[in-house]
Amino acid sequence: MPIPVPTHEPHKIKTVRPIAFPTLDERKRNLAAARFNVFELTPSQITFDMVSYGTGAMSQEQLAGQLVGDEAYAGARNFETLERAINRVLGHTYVCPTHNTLGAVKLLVKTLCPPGSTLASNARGRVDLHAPRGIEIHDVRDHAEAVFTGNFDLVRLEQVITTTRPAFVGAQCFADGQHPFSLANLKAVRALADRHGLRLVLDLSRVIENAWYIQRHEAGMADRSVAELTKLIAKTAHVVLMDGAQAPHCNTGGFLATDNPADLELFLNEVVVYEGLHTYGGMAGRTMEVLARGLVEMTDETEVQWAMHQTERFTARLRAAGIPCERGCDGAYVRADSFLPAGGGHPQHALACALYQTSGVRALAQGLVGRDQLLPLQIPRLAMTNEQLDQVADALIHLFRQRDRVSPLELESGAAADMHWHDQLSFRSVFADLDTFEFDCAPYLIHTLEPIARTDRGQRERAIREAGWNTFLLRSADVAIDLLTDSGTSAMSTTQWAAYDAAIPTPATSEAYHRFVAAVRETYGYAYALPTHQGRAAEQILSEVMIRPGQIVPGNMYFTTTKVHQELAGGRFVDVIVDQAHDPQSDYPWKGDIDLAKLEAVVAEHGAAAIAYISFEHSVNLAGGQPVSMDNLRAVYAYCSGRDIPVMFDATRAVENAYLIQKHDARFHHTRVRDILREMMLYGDGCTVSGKKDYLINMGGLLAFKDNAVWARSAEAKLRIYEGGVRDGGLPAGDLAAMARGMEEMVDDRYIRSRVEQTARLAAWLKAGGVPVVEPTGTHAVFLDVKRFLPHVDQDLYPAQRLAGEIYVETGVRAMERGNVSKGRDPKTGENHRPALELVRLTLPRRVYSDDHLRAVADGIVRLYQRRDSIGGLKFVHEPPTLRFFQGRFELAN
Ligand code: P70
Repeated sequence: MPIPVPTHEPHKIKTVRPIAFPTLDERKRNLAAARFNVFELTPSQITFDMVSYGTGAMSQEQLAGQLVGDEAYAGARNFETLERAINRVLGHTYVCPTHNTLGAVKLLVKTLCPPGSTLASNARGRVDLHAPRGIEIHDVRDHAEAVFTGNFDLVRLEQVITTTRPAFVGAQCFADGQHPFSLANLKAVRALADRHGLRLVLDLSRVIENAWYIQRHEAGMADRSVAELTKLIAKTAHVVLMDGAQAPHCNTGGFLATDNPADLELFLNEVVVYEGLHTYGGMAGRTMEVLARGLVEMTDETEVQWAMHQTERFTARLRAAGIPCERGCDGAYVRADSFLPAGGGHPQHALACALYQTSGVRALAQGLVGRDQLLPLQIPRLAMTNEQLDQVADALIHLFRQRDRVSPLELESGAAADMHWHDQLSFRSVFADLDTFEFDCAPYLIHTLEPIARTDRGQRERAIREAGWNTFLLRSADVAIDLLTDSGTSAMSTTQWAAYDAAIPTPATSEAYHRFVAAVRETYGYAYALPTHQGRAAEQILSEVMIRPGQIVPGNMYFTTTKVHQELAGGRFVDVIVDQAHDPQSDYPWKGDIDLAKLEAVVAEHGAAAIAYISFEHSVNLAGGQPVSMDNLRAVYAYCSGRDIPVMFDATRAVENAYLIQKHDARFHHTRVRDILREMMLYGDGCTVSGKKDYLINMGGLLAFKDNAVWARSAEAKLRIYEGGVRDGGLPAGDLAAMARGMEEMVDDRYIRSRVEQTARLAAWLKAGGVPVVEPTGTHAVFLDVKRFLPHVDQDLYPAQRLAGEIYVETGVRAMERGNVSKGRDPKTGENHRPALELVRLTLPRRVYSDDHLRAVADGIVRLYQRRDSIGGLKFVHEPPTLRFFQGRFELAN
C-alpha cells in the first residue's frame, strides 16, 4: 500500500521569526571577523541556518507547555507528564531525565563503562564523545548493505563481542544522520546481545526518520504507522536515550529510559552527581513539558510524511544539478572535497565560507576534524517552506557552477596541532570574485505552528448543511485552509510577541502607547493618533466627528462597515470610483482610482459645503483589492484642498497599495515602500485603519489626523465614551506594542513583496486551470468571477454563496461570498440589488500559509470548475434584515 505524500503542510504558521538578509559587504565583513569559520557567525548575520539541532519549529501546544513549567525542585508535575509521554510513545517504563543527550551519554559511561572499556556501534559520531574518554569504539556497521546502510554487520559484531567484550552494544537510529537500520537487523542485534548477556543501548534521537525509512523500504512494513514502528524500535532495546533537540522539536532536553528497574537504579545514583535531581535531570520544568508534548506529537503520521517529503525534495533538487551529496535524514550531506575540484586542506570550511559569501546561507561542519569531508545542509525541522528550501538549493547550485573560483583557506598560523574540533579552526583567505545569489522569498522562518483540521468529504457535506450553506457559520475546527478573511488572522512575529509580553498594563498612559503614537507619526506623518479596538470603531468616531446630517460622502466604492457608520451619522454615501472598477474583466491597473469627473459632478450638484469629506480607500476591498494610483491621490487632494473638502483615507490596506505603486509605476521602482506610503498619506487629512490587516496583529485599529487639533479633540471625547481610555482605545498595552512593532514590519520591502506576490501566484494557478478571476489580481485576495464561473445560475439563486459552499465541500477551504447576498436588498423595492460584481473572495492571511497550501487550493477549485455544470443555486431559509451575509441560512434551490 503506497503511503500518500501530503500535498501541503498539515499545519499553518502560527508565529514567525524574522530573518536577516545581510548584504555582500556585510557578509564579507562577518566572515573576516569570524576568521573564516562560519561557526562564529551569529543568527542575526545569517539568512538561512541549515542546521537541524534545536532549531525546529515548535507546535503551539509545545509553546503553551513552555508556560506551564511548575519549576519545582523535586517531584515536578512536568516530570510526571514527561514520564507518561515516554511510557505511551516509546513503551519504556522507567525514566531518568538528563539535560540533553550528552547528559545521557555521561550517565551511561559512568554506570556501564568501567575504565578501559570498548563499545560496538553502528555510528561514527559517537567517536567524538568517547575517544576523549579513552573508550574505543568498534565500527560494526555493515558497509556492504545498500538500502539499510545503518545495519549491523552481525558477523563482525559477534567477533567484536567475543574478542573485546564491549561494555554494551550501542545503536543509533539513522546513524550519523545518514544510515538507517532495518527493524529485522535491530532485532537480530538484540538477540545477539541477549545471547552474550550484553545490553543493547539505542539512541532514539532520529527514531522518526528511521521509522519512516522502515515503512518505505522494509518488506511487510508499509502498513505500519510511524507511531507503531517507533514503539517497536524503542522496545527492541534494553536502554534507550534521546535528545530533545531532535525528533521531539524541543530546544534542549534528554533522557534515558528502560524497563529494567536495576538499570534505573544505576542511573539514578549518578544523575544527582552530574545532572540534577531524578525528577528533572538538569531540565527546566518548562523544557520537560515541551519535550513531553513534542514526544507525543512527533509520530503524527502526516507531519512525518510532510517533513520527509521536504527532505527528499530538497536532496533531489541538488542531485539533479549534479551536486555530490549523500543522503541525510534531515537534509543533504554535501561531499565538500568533490564539490571543490581545486582541493585545499579544509574543503568543508572553504565550501561553507563560499556559500555564506554568495548567499548568506550557513552550513556547518561539526564534531571532530578529519572524520569525513561532508558538509551537511540540514533542514531545521518544519521551520521552512518548500519555496525557501528550493531557493537554498538554488543558492548551492549557483555556487556549484562557479566552484572553480572558490578560494582555498589557509589555516591561521599559531593554530596548534592539538586542534581537533571544527569549531576551533580559524583561517586566512582572500575573497574570491563570486556571483551572489539573491533570495526572493518570505523573509521569516516558522517559529511555531498550528495543526489544521483534517476532514473528509462526508464530514464537510454535513458541516456545510449544518452551517446553512454560509461559510461564516462554519466552525474553524472543520476548516482545513481558512481563506475567509485576512482580518486579524496574521501570524505575529516573535518580535511582536516580545513587545507584547514586555508591555506594562495600565489604564493611564503606557510606554506602549507612546511607541504606538511614534510609529504612526513615523509611518504616516500624521500628528494625532487615536487607538481603537478595531477599524469599525474608528469609522464610527470619524463619521460622528466629520459628518453633519444630510451631508454627502463621496468615495471610491463603499465598504460595508464604513457605509453603515456614514449613514448612522446622517450622511449619504455616493460612489465616485472609476467605471473600470465594476468590470471584472477590465485589466486597468488602477481600478481603485476616483473618477474626478464624477466627483466634480457631485460637488457641482450639491456645493462643496455639502460634502463632509472624501472617503478614499486604498487597495479597494470590494473592487477586488484594487489599488489607487499616486497620480490620482495627488489630483484628488489638489482638487479638494482648493475647495476645503477634507480627504479621509481608509488606509486599512495602504501598504499593499504602496507595493503595487512600486511595482507598476516606473517612477517608484526604486523607492522603498515605506517612503511611497509616506507620500500617499501626504495627500489626505486623516485616516481610519483596521489594524487587523496591514499591522500584522490580531486586534486593533487607528483613527489619525494629519494636523487638525480640533477634530482630534472631539474624536478623543468620543473615544472615552465608546472605546476605553484616550490612551488605549480599549486595547491592552500589549496589543498597542504589537501594533507599533507591526507597523515597522509591514513596510519591509521583502515582506510586502512576498505577501502580494503570493496572491498573484494563487491567481495565476487558477487562471492556468481556466478559472475566471477578477483582473488584475488584487493585493489581499483572489476574487472568483462567479458570473462567468456559474453563468447558468441566476443571481437571485445566489451563485457566489453556493460556490463558496461547494469550494468548502470539495477542498476544506473556506472562502467568502461578496455578491448579491452581501449587497442586500433595495429598501424601497425589496428586490435584491443584483450587483455587477458577483464574487467569491479567497483571502490570504498574512504569513500563515505556504505556496503548497495555495497550490492545493487552486487544484481543488480547478477540479470544481471542470464540473461546474453540476452546481446549482441556493434559496434563503433565514434572512436577517441587515448585513444578512453574516447570519443568513440557505438550502439548495431545486
Ligand atoms: C474583511 C474585513 C474589514 C474592513 C475593511 C476595510 C477596507 C474597514 C474594515 C472594518 C472584515 C469584514 C467586515 C465586514 C464584512 C466582512 C468582513 N474587513 N475597512 O474581511 O474593520 O473589521 O477592523 O472593524 O476591509 O475584509 P474592522
